[in-house]
Amino acid sequence: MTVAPSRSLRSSAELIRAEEPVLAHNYHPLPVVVARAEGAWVEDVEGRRYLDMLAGYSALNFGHRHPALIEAAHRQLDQLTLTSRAFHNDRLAGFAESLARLTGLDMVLPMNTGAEAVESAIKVARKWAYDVKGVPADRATVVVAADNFHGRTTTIVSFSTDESARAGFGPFTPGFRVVPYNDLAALEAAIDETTAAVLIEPIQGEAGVVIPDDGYLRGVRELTRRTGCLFIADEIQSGLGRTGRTLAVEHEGVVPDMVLLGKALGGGIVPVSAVVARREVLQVLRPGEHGSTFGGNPLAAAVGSAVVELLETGEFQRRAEEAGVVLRDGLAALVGKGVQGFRARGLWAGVDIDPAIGTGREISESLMREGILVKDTHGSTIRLAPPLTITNEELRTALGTLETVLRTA
Ligand code: IF1
Repeated sequence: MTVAPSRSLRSSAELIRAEEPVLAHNYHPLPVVVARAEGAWVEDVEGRRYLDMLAGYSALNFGHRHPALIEAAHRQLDQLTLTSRAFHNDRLAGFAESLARLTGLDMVLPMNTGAEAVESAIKVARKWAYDVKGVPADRATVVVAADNFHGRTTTIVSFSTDESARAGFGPFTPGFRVVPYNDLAALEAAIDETTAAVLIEPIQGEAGVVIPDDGYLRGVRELTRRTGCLFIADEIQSGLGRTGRTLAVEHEGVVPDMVLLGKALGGGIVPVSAVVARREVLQVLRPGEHGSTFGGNPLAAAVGSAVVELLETGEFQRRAEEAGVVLRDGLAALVGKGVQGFRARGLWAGVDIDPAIGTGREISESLMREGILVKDTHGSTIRLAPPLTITNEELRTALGTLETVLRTA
């Protein structure tokens, strides 16, 4: 018996109203209620279709419900979904082996959300500093970049420079130093004998797709090696094909000591994140010192393995590179026509709209009315991060609509 797709009994407007008294107001979503999706397209409750140019902030690199990923999930759902790590399961070894191979590192710590991977990396780096580097107990420091975004836990917002992410959530976790992004001199000055690690995004996503000068990542690699601290690259948003490479650090030929992955690692189906690192680093963890109920569960491992398999061919990375040319050419044609500037790498762009035309939110709402879904970051900057499966024709449709919205605003 095939199960008919469940159709909402309430309209979009009724569902939006129904959320208000019962759902925490920690978001201000665009007024669209998605009910179905496939590939780069989503459909709202009333059947209106939109091109998804946000792709779950890069959690949907392979599009909505990629057939290979859905098939892997269905197969595992019919077999085994959770054991806890109190026992082994038959999916985890394969997932860890394939993920280590994909990233060129040795060991995997499987977690669930991006923030969990970041928190885990901070704990591992501190323990490595005490056990291997010889930093005195409870004195380890981690250097981070201003305008960072690494998640929303209390420790992570402790080193955020975004007041709206911090206000009202203190007291904060000590042991972090903040330096300007893309500034090697400031980074060197902040590193001392207590420094366990430098934690940075190879490209700063939430800051507006901020791409550092060529050589910055090589500089961070050389500096951390010379000073004996760990280079942790947060690739949760920049990784897994988004920038035209498996990892964004590959654009500078750099191999960090730890790589953090999330979002697209779960194929847009289940939360899957991981810390992937050199053996010397991850082997500081002993049984019982860290973990999570769902970390490394068989369903996550099965979907994660199918994601790695998609990336092993390199086709999605090549596609992001090729389609990125269409994206950049399209945006370049809009400079001076409402676009003040943009930053782009692969299929990822931060677009600065002329504030006189409107805020990022207003532009996002205008685009939504024209069937294009994007999300503003700060001020009048919008972020474009479509599924890597988007066609050139779909991309040109989105760019054409942006041009129309900017011209008629
Ligand atoms: C939301 C932002 C993007 C991340 C990097 C760790 C995490 C994220 C580089 C934490 C998560 C998400 C969070 C999501 C919106 C989105 C986001 F707007 F919040 F800042 F992408 F830029 N490192 N980013 O980008 O991963 O715990 O969320 O799985 O709504 O909060 P997470």
